[in-house]
Order: sequence, then C-alpha cells, then structure tokens
Amino acid sequence: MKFPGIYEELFYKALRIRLVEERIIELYPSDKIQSPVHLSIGQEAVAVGACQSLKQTDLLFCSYRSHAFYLAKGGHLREMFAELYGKATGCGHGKAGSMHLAAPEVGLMGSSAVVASTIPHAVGAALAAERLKKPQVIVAVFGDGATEEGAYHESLNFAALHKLPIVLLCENNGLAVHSKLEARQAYRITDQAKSYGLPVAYLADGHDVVKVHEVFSGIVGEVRRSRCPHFVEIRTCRYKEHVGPDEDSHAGYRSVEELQAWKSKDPLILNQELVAQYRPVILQEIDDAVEFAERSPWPERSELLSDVV
Ligand SMILES: Cc1ncc(C[n+]2csc(CCOP(=O)(O)OP(=O)(O)O)c2C)c(N)n1
Ligand SMILES: [Mg+2]
Repeated sequence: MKFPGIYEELFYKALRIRLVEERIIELYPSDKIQSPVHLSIGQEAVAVGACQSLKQTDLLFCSYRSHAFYLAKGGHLREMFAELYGKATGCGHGKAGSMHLAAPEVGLMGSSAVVASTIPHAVGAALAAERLKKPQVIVAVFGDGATEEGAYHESLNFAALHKLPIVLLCENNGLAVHSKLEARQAYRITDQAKSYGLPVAYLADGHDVVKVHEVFSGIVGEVRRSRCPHFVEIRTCRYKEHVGPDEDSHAGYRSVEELQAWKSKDPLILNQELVAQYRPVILQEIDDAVEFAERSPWPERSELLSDVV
C-alpha cells in the first residue's frame, strides 16, 4: 500500500494492530483461541514506531505482550491467528500460543511468559552479532515490571561492559498486573540504567508514533554505527485488563480519569477520518487470516513433542 507520508504509514500499522486485537476480543468468548491473551491495545505506537527503523535481519526479543511487536516486525497475520487457535499452521505449530509468538524469518526471535527472561537472550544474540561481526542491531523489549528482575540487571551490566550492539527498550505502562510503578520502585528507570553507563532516552508520550519513530531511528542508527548499547524508556498505557479481553476499571487499581487522559490523546481514537479510510482493507486482511485459522488442521498427536526442547 502507498502512503502520502510517514504519519499515515505508521498510523495504518498501528490501526492494523488495534483491529487485530479487537477481533481477538470478539472471538475470545467462542473459546476458539486456545491461550491467554495479553493485549497491547493503547500501546501499539511503541511497537510500530520502534520497528519502523529496523531491518528484517535485526533481531527483536519481547515479552508475552507480543502481538504488537510480532506484527510490527513483519510476522504473518495468518500464522498468528492460526497460532492463537492452536492449529498446525501457526507460527509455533500450535504449541506456542499468544505468549510465545516467534517469527525468526523476520527477526522476531521469541517472546516469553517469564518476566524479563528474553532480555538475556537478546544480550546473548548481541554478543553473537559482535563476535561474528554481523552488522545487526538487537532489540530487547520489556515492561517496567521486568526492570525489577535480577536477569534485567545482569543483562544491562553485561551489555554495557562488553559494549554490545543492543537497544534496551522499556515499554513503561506504569503497571505490573495490578500493581502501580510508584508502589514498587525506589528508583527511576532511566537514572538506574544510566548507572551502568548506558546512554538513555525518555519519551513521555507513547501515542506520538512519529516521535517514537524519530527517536528510535536515531538510536538504532547510533547503535549500528558505534556497536554500543543504548537504553530507551517510553511511557504508554494499557487500556485492557492485564490478561484477557476485558476492561477492568471495576478492579480499582487505577482511576478511570487516568485511562481517559491517555485515550483523549490517542490518534487511533481521534483521527476517525483516517480510521474510516484504512479500516475496510485491514478488516479484509483480518477476515482472511481468521478464515485461514478456522480451516487449518490441528497438529497431529505424533507432533506433540516435536519442536519442544
Ligand atoms: C519471573 C516472573 N515473575 C512473575 C511473573 C508473574 N507476572 C506475569 S506478568 C507480570 C507483570 C510484569 O509487568 P511488566 O514487566 O511491566 O509488563 P506488562 O505486563 O505491564 O506489559 C508478572 C509479575 C512471571 N510471569 N514471571
Ligand atoms: Mg508494565
């Protein structure tokens, strides 16, 4: 598809992710989706803005909240829906589910339900890129909660000490399940990252997809050139419950006003003209992917242990 400018292109990509996840919400009560889902609705611009400047050969590792990064990095939509359905044609042959999406052919190397566990994997990939003299940039994506894990600190130290070509991207939605950041952390994430000697960037508005792209593209360019690690924190907001398809304002851990403040700045809500223009073609693609998942076969019983390490 041709776009008049970068804003429209990034808007289209973010809207595509939102509409995919809205379809997941519609499908969820049918129980056809076989795994828990951690939706990125509200956070799409972070994934889209970040992935825009990456090459297919650059490698990305993320958490269980992975739909947005899977799609933004170029993962196939048909294989994603088939995976959510547990079908043999899924990107994990029906065994991975929503929390473990991967598309190594486009550089989405893995996602994991275990908080912070893919950060050391990303650092290992960056070490390999360095040793093998591959011109790749590696990206580790993690939430604010992951910065409380030991594996995170060991990874930052190792990446900084060995000067590895990695971008550490903290997708800060201010929450770990129902626990707010202020109740958990005695440190500021970027200040703490600076203490390892990492250059850091901070973006307060994760809805500003063009800004995310500009900042991230500058950082990726710098890492590609210098082969040294960089850290970036982007503030964003998850609209839905931690896991599952529903709203959870009744749970009482955050205010409706707080959520509303983010929604009032959301281009995917505000720019209904562009939504109307792009929605029909995206919905067609989603219909096709869901139909593919529906008609795909289940994995054979004999495949139960294949691909399982
Ligand atoms: C090692 C580990 N500890 C605890 C959990 C339970 N858990 C699942 S998600 C989550 C919150 C993580 O928050 P954050 O890193 O900010 O990611 P977000 O869900 O906000 O995207 C926790 C504590 C887990 N899956 N793995
Ligand atoms: Mg979080």
